[in-house]
Amino acid sequence: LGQKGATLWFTGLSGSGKSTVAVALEKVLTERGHLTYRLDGDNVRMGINKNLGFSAEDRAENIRRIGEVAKLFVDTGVIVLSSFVSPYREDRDNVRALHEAGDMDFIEVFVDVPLEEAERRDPKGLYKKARAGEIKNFTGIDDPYEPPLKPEIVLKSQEMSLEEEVTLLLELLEQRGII
Ligand code: GGZ
Repeated sequence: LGQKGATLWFTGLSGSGKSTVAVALEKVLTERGHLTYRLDGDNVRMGINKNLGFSAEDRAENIRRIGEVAKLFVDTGVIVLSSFVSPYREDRDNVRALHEAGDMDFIEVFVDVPLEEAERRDPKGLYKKARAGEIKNFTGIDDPYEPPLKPEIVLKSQEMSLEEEVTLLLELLEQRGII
């Protein structure tokens, strides 16, 4: 395959733009001939994790399984783009430790927007429902988001264009010798 694989772990609030960046990066990597795989709620929470909800325990298990799946992909040389809210620091750190124990690259990408901005975007109307009490334990409203302390990269998606974000990520992958 000629590439060593890595996990890019996008974390941030619902509506922060994690998936948008992951999709845009995937497109460029694919055009350049790199094998990638995108993990997100649409393929994971509907499939392997469809028995999990949003309690702290279920989120931890969600992230644990995703981390294990990501590791399997990296093992075969794939660049994994994983986008989940992953609000708890401990859960993300466990995935990092899992990768590092296997000498695999784990790149934590903090997609950082203020809650007010995510709530203003509210693409699926979920914040509105959470404010109305129709959804419980919604991250940022009545469940915490613990920002990364040492992410490899921070993308302030409110202040940067999508193109700039993709460029920064490509530079980081080049520096790391992943592409
Ligand atoms: C946060 C929730 C919740 C609650 C449903 N809290 O914008 P979205 O819709 O597509 O992203 C959110 C997604 C979060 O799933 P994850 O698997 O990424 O979460 S975690 O990493 O915490 O396990 C949102 C929707 O599912 N959603 N209920 N209570 N987001």
